[in-house]
Amino acid sequence: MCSSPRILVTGACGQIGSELTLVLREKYGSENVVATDRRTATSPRLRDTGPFELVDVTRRETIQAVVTRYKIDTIYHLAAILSATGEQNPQLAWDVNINGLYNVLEVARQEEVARLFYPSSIAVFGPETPRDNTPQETILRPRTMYGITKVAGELLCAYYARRLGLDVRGIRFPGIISSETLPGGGTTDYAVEIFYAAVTHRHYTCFLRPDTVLPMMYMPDCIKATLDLMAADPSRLKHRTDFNVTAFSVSPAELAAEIQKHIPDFVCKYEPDYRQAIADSWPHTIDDSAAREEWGWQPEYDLPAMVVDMLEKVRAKLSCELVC
Ligand code: AKB
Repeated sequence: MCSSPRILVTGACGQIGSELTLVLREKYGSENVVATDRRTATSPRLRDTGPFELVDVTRRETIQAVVTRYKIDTIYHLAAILSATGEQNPQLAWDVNINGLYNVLEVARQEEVARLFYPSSIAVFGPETPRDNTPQETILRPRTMYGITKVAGELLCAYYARRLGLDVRGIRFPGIISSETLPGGGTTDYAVEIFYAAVTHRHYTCFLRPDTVLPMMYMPDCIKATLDLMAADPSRLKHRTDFNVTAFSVSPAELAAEIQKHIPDFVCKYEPDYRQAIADSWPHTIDDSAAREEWGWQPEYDLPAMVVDMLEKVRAKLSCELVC
């Protein structure tokens, strides 16, 4: 790919898509990055900075039409149902995460798309996986439908890479913390909600126990990891679709304490619900040495730096919403 890639982003209105799309447009030119989602974009930044098309990944013809029309050669396939929604509607999770992925892969194969990004998750791990410093190569026996679809997705992507020559690359993301678009239906969503609640009400009721340590990452690092892996020299990649990555691990109580350093009267209470069982099946900390060795992965934000930046961004966003 010598000229600028022609990119399609599925799930562009979601937590990662809404930010990654803008960075890709900045990097490769607005006209070269087609944002797609099954609902119309409400964010003017997403809608007005480049092409936007309606695509429902469970309907293959909608993907096919956009790939053909825009001569797409690179896909970032972000459309997915996350862990908590997946437990409430496992049929939908299977349909979107497996049938949707299969549709994207088949269109990519038929239209000779060169490269595809696939976000996997720490949800591929399960209660039998070592929870501390979880290795790259380990037991993958998730108990959630979301985790099952992510393990199958990794394997399906690896099949298309090995058998059919599609250059698929994927990352097992931890919980992603960000300010632009609220996540929806995940178990790690508390780590975003807590900031909005702290700034607006000085109070948050967390749906996980205070001591539930999970791996996390701030959005700028999520975008950096995605771009770095997609730009990596393929001859250095021993893995393909399943890189462990992490930035820091934190529990709700530790995150609340870090926020209290900036908002001393912030109070966090705990009322664990069905999402606790999901979190209890996931790792505490992750070994991401393969990503570090094979494509130079290195996060920039630790917990304190993320909290400072998040509070600044959330305050700016909320005051703009009040004024604008
Ligand atoms: C979720 O909580 O479901 C996601 C994930 C860790 O993949 N954020």
